[in-house]
This record gives sequence, structure tokens and C-alpha cells, in this order.
Amino acid sequence: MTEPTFEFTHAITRKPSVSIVDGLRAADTGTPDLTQMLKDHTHYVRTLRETGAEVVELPALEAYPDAVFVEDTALCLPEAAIMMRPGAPTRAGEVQSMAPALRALYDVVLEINGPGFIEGGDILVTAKEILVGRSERTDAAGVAELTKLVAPWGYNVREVFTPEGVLHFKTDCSLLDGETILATKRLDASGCFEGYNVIHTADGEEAAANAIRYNQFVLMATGFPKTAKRLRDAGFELREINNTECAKLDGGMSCLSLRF
Ligand code: CIR
Repeated sequence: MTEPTFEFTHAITRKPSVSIVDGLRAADTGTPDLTQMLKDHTHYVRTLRETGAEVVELPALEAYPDAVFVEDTALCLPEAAIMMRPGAPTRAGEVQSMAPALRALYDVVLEINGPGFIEGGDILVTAKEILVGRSERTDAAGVAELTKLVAPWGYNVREVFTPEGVLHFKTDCSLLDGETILATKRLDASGCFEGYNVIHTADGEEAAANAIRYNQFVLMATGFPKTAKRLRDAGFELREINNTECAKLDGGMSCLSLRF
């Protein structure tokens, strides 16, 4: 039986653009270096392909500095793709630029029409439900519209909350398998993962929480040895990828792809 939450045949990515230096960020920790980011992006795409999946690499979009973070533009389920409605005004136009790629691969493409907002980074699909974290980018109306759109397929959407000062729900957690979640202690403390197996990021390594399970691999950012050991000890096969440049823009492993 396939596990639709982490066994995938496709991914969509987008190359970073020269305008990446203007990407949104909560704090200035330095200008992202495009050459390094391109190198890391190539490594990321190659790693996804290593699993046998087909990876579509869309061209850079100069008009949208954050467009490399494709995850925020759509939710990809086995039954349909749902185009999001980003809460960041500078990112709204990215959705229509993603639409043709989704229509080429999906028979059913739906859309969040508003008035609410929702970004893919706030959505974690597990084996039993879809968790959506309200955040600065995702509001109650956005969650409500998604809930209605996915109900016909029997999905249960549960609204949860992204900790104050954290960009997206998945900034602080990732799915490792249908029932196992990697999370920061601060997010787990909210009680949102009751009933799941939770592996915590090590203290001081909170930025390791944004990882992805993609087929046989867990892709995580390099530089978090204690968390990496915890994952290896739990039996996961890791692929570590440099994330220093995306991290300057609050981005990580999940943000860089749509997976289905
Ligand atoms: C933003 O602020 O929208 C981008 N600089 C980072 C987006 C990260 N995306 C994600 O976590 N899914």
C-alpha cells in the first residue's frame, strides 16, 4: 500500500531568481548569495530525483522574489491540487504563475477564492487529518474555505496555531511518516500533536524542524547534528542539504517544493 503523505511520484520546484535578495524576511541576517542558493537548489532537486520521482523545475520568476518557495502556492493532495491565497501581498501573483504546471499534472485544480488567506507552509497533511496552523499568513476564513473544498474526499481539517513569531506552522514541524512528526518543543507544547509520535528537535536546533519526508529519504538542513542523530537513531535515512541562504529568508526544505 502506498503512503500518500510521503510516497510521491512528482515534485514541482522553481529556480531562485536574481531578485531573491529582495525576498521577505522577519529579521536581517545577511543578503542571500544566489550562487550558493543555486548550488543548494540543484542538490535538493537531485536528491528528490534520486528517489525515482519526476521533478519539474520551473524557471526563475524575477517579478516575485520569494517564488522559489513554491510550497506556499498550493496544496497537492492525491485527488486534487488546491491553489492557495497567500497572506503576503507581494506573493499573491505567484499562484497564477504556478497554475499551468498544476493543470498539466492534475485533472482537478481548485482554488481558494477568499476573502480568507492561507499559505501552504501552514499545512501539514498526516495519515489521519490535515493540520492547518493559523499564522500571520493564514487566517480562520482561509482555513474554513479549505475545509469545505477538501470535505468531499473525506479529509478532516483541524485548525491549530503557529507559535507567535514563527512564520509558518511547518517552520516548526515536519511529517516523518504517517504518524510521526518532527517538531520543536515550543510547538509540541501547544498540544497540537496529541496521539502522534513526536521527535523533538534538539535544544538550539529549532531550525532543523522544517524537513521533508520524500519517499525513502528525510531531507533536512545541514548543521543540526544532534537532531540528525535522533532521526538516524529512529531509523530514518537522511539527506542533508545546505540551507544557509534560504534560511536568511525564513525558508527551508519544505518550502522549496510541491510534492505529490
Ligand atoms: C516568505 O516570507 O514568504 C518567504 N521569505 C519564506 C517562505 C517560506 N515558505 C515556507 O515555509 N513554506
